[in-house]
Amino acid sequence: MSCPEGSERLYGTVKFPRFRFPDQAPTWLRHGPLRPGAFRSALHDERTASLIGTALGIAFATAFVTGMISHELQHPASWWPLPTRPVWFYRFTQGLHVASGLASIPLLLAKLWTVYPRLFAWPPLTSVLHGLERLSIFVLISGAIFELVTGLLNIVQWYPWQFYFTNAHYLVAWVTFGGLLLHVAVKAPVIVRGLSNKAAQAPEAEARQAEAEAAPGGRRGAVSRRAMLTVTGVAVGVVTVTTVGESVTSLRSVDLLAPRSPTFGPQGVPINRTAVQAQVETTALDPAWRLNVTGPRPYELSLRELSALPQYTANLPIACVEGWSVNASWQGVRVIDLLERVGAPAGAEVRVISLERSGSYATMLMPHEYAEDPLTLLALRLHGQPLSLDHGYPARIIAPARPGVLQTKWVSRIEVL
Ligand SMILES: Nc1nc2c(c(=O)[nH]1)N[C@H]1C(S)=C(S)[C@@H](COP(=O)(O)O)O[C@H]1N2
Ligand SMILES: [Mo]
Repeated sequence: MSCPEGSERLYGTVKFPRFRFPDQAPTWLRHGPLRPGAFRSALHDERTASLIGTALGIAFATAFVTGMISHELQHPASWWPLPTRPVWFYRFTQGLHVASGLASIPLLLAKLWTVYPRLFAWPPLTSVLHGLERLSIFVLISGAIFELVTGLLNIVQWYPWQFYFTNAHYLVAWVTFGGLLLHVAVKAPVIVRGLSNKAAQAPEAEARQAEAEAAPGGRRGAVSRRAMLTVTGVAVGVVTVTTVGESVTSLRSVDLLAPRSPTFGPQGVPINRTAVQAQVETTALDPAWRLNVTGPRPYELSLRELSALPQYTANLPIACVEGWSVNASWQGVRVIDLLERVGAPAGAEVRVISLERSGSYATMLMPHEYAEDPLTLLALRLHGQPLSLDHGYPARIIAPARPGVLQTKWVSRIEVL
């Protein structure tokens, strides 16, 4: 079959029109980044782009998968199994989510530096297909920047925007990941070439480097690819080591750049929202506080009555979506015991209601996997002491492998659904 001039064939029958541009940019445009041969350093070649791109792709894929896990655990679809073991499951996936996102920041900067000369490539458009490819890269880059900026600002709890972070971060993740898959598919041959041929490219790169240095205005001793990769690697290492201590507790002494220290807070556990911020300090300290449990045989219990029920200890982490986490020892009443007492049917789902009047964490749905787990407690004590007011006094939920946002504090009511 012949391919008519002026079109490009793809998928058998679809024809994409080609655009005609002169072979060279007009003279008035051939300046600065648009002059031919403006970018000759090895820092912009296929091998550098492929190496950094691969690292970035792995970091992004990790952030995507762990982000989807986080979303699923926070907004469970009924058909998806909810893991309650290992108890540190969410602590691990969310720590990894934030760490891979942070590591992506220096990697993305390095990658953009490597490929930005392509913005000035001539001709700007060769075909509709080429236009679509450039558009997909635009979507990918914008999405990646959006995800990293919103994620970073979220872990420092700064919200200079109107939209709801969780939804926006989730939706843009899909778009960005779609763009990434498309990009990898389109660039597969370039990536394979860039990652293999090390030996074949080395002399060529050296020759180009020598040529670049010899060219008029060329600089001697320009940065080598190895130096750039080393600097990028060191930047990733520094970002990781100075932040990962907020979840890897043994590294907490070096978490200089992390928003949280995992052991800084009352009873050695951080606080996200205090009782004052949640406007519960009066109701939580009121001696008339009762836990209300509704179901077939509703009842209420004072704090003293709750403390007289069989008490259990659970060593479970608080793992915040923002990436900090810490293990703690909680004591209190098993939720399953409270449910049996109210006559709840097996496999019941429950709603937990806080003294907090408004906001997303005032009520929480607890699927049966957690409600029936012997480690899920209505905790009254933390590390052997009564819960501090900020940790949810008089009673708070702690369940295995659940996001921190669902570990409801200042509980007032448990409803069997
Ligand atoms: N009622 C209520 N419970 C809440 C919150 C809240 O704002 N209100 N914050 C949640 C979040 S985001 C986290 S990470 C954990 C933190 O628990 P801690 O303050 O005891 O460490 O509590 C959760 N429980
Ligand atoms: Mo949180």
